[in-house]
Amino acid sequence: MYWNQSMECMPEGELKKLQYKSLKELVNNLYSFNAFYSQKMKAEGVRPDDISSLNDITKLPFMNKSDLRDNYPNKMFTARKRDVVRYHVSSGTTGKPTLVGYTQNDIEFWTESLARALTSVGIGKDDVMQVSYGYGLFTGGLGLHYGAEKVGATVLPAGTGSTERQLELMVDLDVTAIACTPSYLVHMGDVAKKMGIDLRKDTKLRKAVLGAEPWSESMRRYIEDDMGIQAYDIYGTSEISGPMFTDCAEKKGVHIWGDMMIVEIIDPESGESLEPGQDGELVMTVLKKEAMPMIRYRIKDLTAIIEEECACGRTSPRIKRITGRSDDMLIIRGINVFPSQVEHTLVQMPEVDGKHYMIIVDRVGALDFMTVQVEMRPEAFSDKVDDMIRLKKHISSELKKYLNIAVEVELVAPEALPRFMGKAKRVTDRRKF
Ligand code: DLL
Repeated sequence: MYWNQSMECMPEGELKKLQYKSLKELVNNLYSFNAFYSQKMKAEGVRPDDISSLNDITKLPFMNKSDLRDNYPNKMFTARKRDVVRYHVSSGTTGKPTLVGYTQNDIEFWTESLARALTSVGIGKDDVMQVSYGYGLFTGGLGLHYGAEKVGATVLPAGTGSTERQLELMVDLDVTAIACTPSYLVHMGDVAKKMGIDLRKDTKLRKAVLGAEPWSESMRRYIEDDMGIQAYDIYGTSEISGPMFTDCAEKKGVHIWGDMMIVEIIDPESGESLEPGQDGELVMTVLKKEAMPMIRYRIKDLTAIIEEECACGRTSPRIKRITGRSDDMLIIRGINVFPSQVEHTLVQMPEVDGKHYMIIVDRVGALDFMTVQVEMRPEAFSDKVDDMIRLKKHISSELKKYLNIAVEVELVAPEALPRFMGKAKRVTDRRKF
């Protein structure tokens, strides 16, 4: 079943022509009408006329998350303010957020992308879909919500948390499909067991659309074999809109809609383009966004383009499961966290020596936990346990304000943490994906 067969199954030659036409239009517009992009292109010595084939995309400059941060809030917007109908916000590297804006057409494109994706995994009118991604500034909840409504599913906008209530509703409302992070689904499975709910017998839940964090084929096997739920991978980032692409029923890589995006894989060190099949860093050009287009956005996720045709008949490019990132961003319970955000918060606190800290990430059951160890300043030390507990709580709540996740704080003695000669290695990630 296809949602938009002519686009999803367009012959390769035709798709390339369409991509070239869209790219040409995009570059012309941005060069002529947007100060940020025209400056960037001029700095690289590229003019719109230099783009005379699809391969010439490699002449265009890359964009990075830092471009969004430096142009916060909306200097990169290309639509009039009155045409922007929505904002989403995600974390930046220094605690300063990055803002993404959408026109009505942008929301429709995003929704169309998810309608194709959900249809490709067999979700439609007969489904009741529980959306257990965060609603609000994060793109997961609202993105999936609009996509699921578009294909005619009944949406249960559950959001995150209140797991027992979510499970009760899942049973009562005959939920057949869920969208959430893989770790949250596994956690739900554990809570269900404690509540005496057998997901196979007591619910109709049979499909899950899982992403926003890295996960593995062995996790897929566990969810499918032990929980009895077909598990599909969903991928996206806020900068390109949000969740947009899934694997199809074949489960052999995520389909990226070629009429909406141009996908490249580059060597993370040299920035050189790599061939299909070679592992590298994902770069995307968003062809159809009005409020905030993206040219050659370095997403920093590591993957490869799959060369073989997919048995589902879709001709759109496919990428392998994301294997990691080329930068230091951590994803904890679906939330992006940069170690630099931790540092930024700690360095401002007089009680601790925030330059010396370590981050430990663990997985307990299905959920991620983050612990920050930080060296105290001798003058802040007190032998009263209550004072120390209060200080830990204070640091933890300051970190939560910046990171949006709960953090356990461990106070250690001055000079107790390692010092680094070369590149500091402050993160110990003990999770197994
Ligand atoms: O996580 C959008 C999303 C929401 C995707 C719901 C899927 C489902 P950001 O918060 O901007 O957006 O984080 C994007 O999350 O660059 C990857 O590193 C990681 N990520 C997202 N999906 C996957 C996945 C949303 N399926 C960052 N596998 C991306 C591995 C993923 N990593």
